[in-house]
Amino acid sequence: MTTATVKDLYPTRGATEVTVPRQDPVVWGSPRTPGPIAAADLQAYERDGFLAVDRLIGPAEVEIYRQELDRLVTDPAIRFDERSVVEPSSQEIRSVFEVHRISEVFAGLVRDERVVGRARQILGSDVYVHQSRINVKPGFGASGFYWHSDFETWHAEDGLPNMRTVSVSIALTENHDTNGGLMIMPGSHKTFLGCAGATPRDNYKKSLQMQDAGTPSDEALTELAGEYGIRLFTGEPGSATWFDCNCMHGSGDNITPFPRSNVFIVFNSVENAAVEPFAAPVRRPEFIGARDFTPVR
Ligand SMILES: O=C(O)CCC(=O)C(=O)O
Ligand SMILES: [Fe+2]
Repeated sequence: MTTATVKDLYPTRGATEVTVPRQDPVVWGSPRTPGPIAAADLQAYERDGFLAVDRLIGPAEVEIYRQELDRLVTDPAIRFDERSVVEPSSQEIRSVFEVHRISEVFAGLVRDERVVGRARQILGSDVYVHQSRINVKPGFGASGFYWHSDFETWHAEDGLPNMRTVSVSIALTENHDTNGGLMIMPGSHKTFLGCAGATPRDNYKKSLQMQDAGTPSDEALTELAGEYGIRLFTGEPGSATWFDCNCMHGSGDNITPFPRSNVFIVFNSVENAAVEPFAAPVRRPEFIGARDFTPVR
């Protein structure tokens, strides 16, 4: 089996919470690799673990993506698709996974050089999509995402061996400072926090609505926030936040009337393809953790 040959650099879901220094580079490409990210921005990304890009997508194009999101969340077939997650309280759609497979419009966004070109530049190789999703966050009570490192889950439950993965969150509605925008602890990506507690079978079904396994302790979060602070990302539709897979991040509830809808695309290096889960009894479904490693062209 593949797992036997892949060393577990980041132990997690054991008896106690543990911290391990990051064992991997943040920027895998050489500083001279050409690409859309300026050298100074790439350096800042290495240091902070994120890069905000205003107007990655212009207003007319954003409108196309926003309409596609509206179409998806109002399509009854999508609501009953296993790739949709609904809010437990309101039964409204919270997330739709694998939007780049469900929708030709979002497939085009993934292939867009402004998007995939930046991912290749950061990861220093060809990339494939490990996960894509829209997070809808409608107004009047959509719940937030508790603090987590995505890599902790992708390592434990999907079998990604190394930290060679980057996410982009593109705003499709305005992200105000009040409607549940993304928060990141800058610099937190340089430390891996292994969480306490074994992964239950089918953990993903619950964790997509509310996290449990893979949740950092209050003590660890207090320490990280004290050391790194917390940055909130705001921006008009079309603005993007690139963030490293090991950033400590989350977002609050949205009790405003203004929806905060974003599309998330997770690019993984083809040289870091998923093996067996490092700390879970079974693999998650492929619409959450891809097993098709075909590079985006
Ligand atoms: O949509 C958000 O505010 C955060 C989402 C997130 O962290 C995730 O989907 O992993
Ligand atoms: Fe996340």
